[in-house]
Amino acid sequence: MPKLIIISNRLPVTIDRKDGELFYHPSAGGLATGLKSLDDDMDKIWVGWPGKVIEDEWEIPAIQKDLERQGLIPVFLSQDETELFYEGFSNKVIWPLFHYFTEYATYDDQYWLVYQEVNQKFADEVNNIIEEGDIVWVHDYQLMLLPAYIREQHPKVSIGFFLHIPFPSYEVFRILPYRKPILDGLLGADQIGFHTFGYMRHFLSAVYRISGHEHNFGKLTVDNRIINVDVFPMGIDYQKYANPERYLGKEIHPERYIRDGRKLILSIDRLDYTKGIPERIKAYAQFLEEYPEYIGQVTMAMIVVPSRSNVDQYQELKNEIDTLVGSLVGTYGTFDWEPIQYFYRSFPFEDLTALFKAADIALITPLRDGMNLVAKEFIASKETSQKGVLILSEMAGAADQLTEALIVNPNDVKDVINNLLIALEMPEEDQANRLSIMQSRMRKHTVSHWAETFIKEQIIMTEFSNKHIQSLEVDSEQREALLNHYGTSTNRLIILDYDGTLMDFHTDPQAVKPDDELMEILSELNNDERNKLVVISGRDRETLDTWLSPLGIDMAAEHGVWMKRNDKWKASRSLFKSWKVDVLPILEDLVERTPGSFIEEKDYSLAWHYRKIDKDLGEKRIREYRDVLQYLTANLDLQVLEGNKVVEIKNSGVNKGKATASWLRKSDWDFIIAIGDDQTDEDIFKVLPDSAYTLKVGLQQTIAKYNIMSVQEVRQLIKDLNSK
Ligand code: GDG
Repeated sequence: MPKLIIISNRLPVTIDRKDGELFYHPSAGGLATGLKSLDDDMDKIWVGWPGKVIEDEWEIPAIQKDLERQGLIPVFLSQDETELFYEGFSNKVIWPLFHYFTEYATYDDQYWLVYQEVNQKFADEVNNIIEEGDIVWVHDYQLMLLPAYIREQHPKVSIGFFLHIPFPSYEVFRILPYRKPILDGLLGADQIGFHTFGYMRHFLSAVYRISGHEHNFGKLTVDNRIINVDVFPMGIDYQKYANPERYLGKEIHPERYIRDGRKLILSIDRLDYTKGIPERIKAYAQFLEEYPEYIGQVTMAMIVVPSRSNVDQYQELKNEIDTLVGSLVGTYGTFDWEPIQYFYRSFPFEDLTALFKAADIALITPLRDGMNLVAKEFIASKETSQKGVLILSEMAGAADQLTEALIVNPNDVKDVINNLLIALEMPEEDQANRLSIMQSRMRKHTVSHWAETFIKEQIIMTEFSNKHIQSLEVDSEQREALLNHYGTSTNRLIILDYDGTLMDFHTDPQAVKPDDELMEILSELNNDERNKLVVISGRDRETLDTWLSPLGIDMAAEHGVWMKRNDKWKASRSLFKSWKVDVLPILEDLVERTPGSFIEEKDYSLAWHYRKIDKDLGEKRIREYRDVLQYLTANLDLQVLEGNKVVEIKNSGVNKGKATASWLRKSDWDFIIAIGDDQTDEDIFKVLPDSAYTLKVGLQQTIAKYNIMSVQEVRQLIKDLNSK
C-alpha cells in the first residue's frame, strides 16, 4: 500500500525528560488535525525532529521504537545543528527576510552549511523509507532543499511542498546570497503551495528572474517535469473552536474574563517582531488618549506566548513590550481598572477558547504573517453568540479570506484607532452579518479540506505530468509507433526549427552555434539517403550557412524568405526591402527607450529582440508600439510577427508554412516529421497532412500532435531515429 510521508521540522510530539525518565507530549497542531482526516487508504508516516537534543546515544533505539509505534520517524539533531540550522539559518536568515525584516537577517556561511547538512540528514531518513507509489509532502521554510535532495535519489516519486510563511517579493528575495540553491531545492517538488496568490506570484517571479523558467498559468517545466504552483489557503479545525465544549467534553467559562461589563479586546501572538505587538500597544494607548470616554470601559487582554528566547531580537522585543505595558498601566491604570492585562505565557486550550468567547474584539495586527490561524479561530468561536468583531492586518494571509473583517494597515496608527472605534460601536446586527459570511466560508475550508485538496491536486498533477511527459518516451505507444513508422519508410521529410528546438536559447543570439553533438546527429540523419532534412529558421542565411552548410542540408532562412536547395539559395518570390527605411527609425526609437533590447537586420526583414531585458517591460513596449507598426505596415504588404521575445517585420505572404509547402510538394513522402517551439512554427504544423508527426517543444498551446519537453529530448529522439 502506498504511503503518505509527511516531513516537517518538528514532529507532532515533543520528547521531554522528568526525573530522568523520557516522556512524550503530543502537540495537536493544525497540521496534525488536517492530516488525520486524509484518506485511510494510505498509511501515513511523519518524519521530523522530536524537539529535544538526545546526548546519550544509547537512548536513541528506544525512542525510535516508541515513536515508530505512532507512525513517527525521528530525525535527531545535535546541539550545534539546532543552533546553526534552526536558530541560525531558519530563524535568523529566512524568517526575517521572508517577513520583510531585511535588517534582521544575519548572513553566515556556517548557518548555510549546516542548513544544507541537516536538509540532507532529513533526506537520508526519507530516502530510506520511500517505496514506489509513495507521496511525499514537505513542510515549510526549514526544509526548502529537501524536495531536490529527495528527487536526486527518487526521480519519479511525487513530492509536494507547502510554505507556511510568506514568500517575499523578488526585490527582497534577491538579497539572499543562497537564493539560487534555495529555488533549485524547491523546484525538486511536483507541487509547490502557498497561502495566498501574492506569495505564489512572488515565487514565480523569483523563479523566472533567477532561474529563467517561465510559467504557464502556474505550471513550470523544469528538467522534463511539470511543476504545479498554486494557492492552498490553510483552514482550521472549525468544529473544535465552534464547539469547544463538545471537543473537551466539559463546560467553558468565558465569564471568568468578563469584568463589570467592560468591552474586552483580545490580542494573542507568539513573541515575534513580525506580529506588531509594540505597534499595537502604542495604537491602543493613543486610542485611549484620543477617546478618553473609553477609559475604564475597555480592557485589552494581551497574551504573548514565549518563543525563540535565544535569539537577541526576541529578548529586546520582550523588554520593549514590558516597558510599553508598564507605561500604559502607569498612565491610565486605576485601583479598580487595568487598561491591559498582559500574560507572557501560553494558555491551555480550555482557557484560550474561553477568552475567544469572552472577547468583543480580536485585534490581530501583524506587520507580516503567512496566514494567522488565530483570526480564523476567533471567527469560529463566535458560532453560538454571533457577536464579536475581528480587526485584521492586511499583511496577514488570512485577510484574503476574511474579507468581512475590519481590515487595517498595522503601520497606520490612525487606521487602527479608527477601526477600533468602529468595532466598539458596531451594531450587533452588522457583527452577526459579517461573522456569518466568514463562518460559512471557514466551515467549508477547514484544515482537513486544505490537506485533502493539496494531496488530491498533487496526485492529479503527478499523474498528468508523468503521462504528458511520457507521451513521447521510449515506453509510450506513440513513440514506438513513430519510430516503427520511421524504420519501415523509405522517403522521409524531416523539418526542424533551430533555436529552442535543436539549441537552447541564449541571451546572445550569436552564441548558439551548433555544438559537436548536434552536428554529429544531424549529419547522421542527413546521411541516410531515405531522408530529406530541412532546417527552417527565422535566422538570416549567412548565419545558417556559417553554422550548418558543412552538413549539406536544405534550409530556409528568414522564415522562408530564402530557401536553399542543392546548395543554392533562392529568394522565395519578388520581395522588396525599400520599406526598411521607414520602419527602422521606429525600431531604433524602441531600442533607445528600452536599453538592452536590440535590432537584427536581415535581407528582407527587421527584428526587435528583447531576450536580455525584463519580459514584462518588453511586452509593455510591444503593446505601445503595436499600433504604430501595424499602421505603418498595413499599406506596405508587410506583416508584424510576434515570436519568443522577438517582434519581426517582414513581407507578408512569407512564413514557415509556405516554405514547408514547397518541400512538401517535391515528393510523395511516406514519413513526415516536424519539430518546432515557436509561434512561427505553428505555420509549419498547419500545412502538413494528418499523417505527419508534429511535435511542439514545451508546454504551450499548439496545433501540433505532441509536446516534447526540451531540446535534450529532441536530440534524444533524433538519436533514436538514427539508430532505427
Ligand atoms: C506559521 C505561520 C501560519 C497560540 N497561542 C496559544 C495557542 N496558540 C495557537 C493558536 C493557533 C496557533 O497556535 C498559532 O497559529 P499561527 O497561524 O500563528 O501559526 P504558526 O504555526 O505559529 O505559524 C503562520 C501558520 O504557520 C499556518 O500555516 O498561519 O502565518 O507563521 O492555532 O490558537 N494555543 C494554545 N495556547 C496559547 O496560548 N492552546
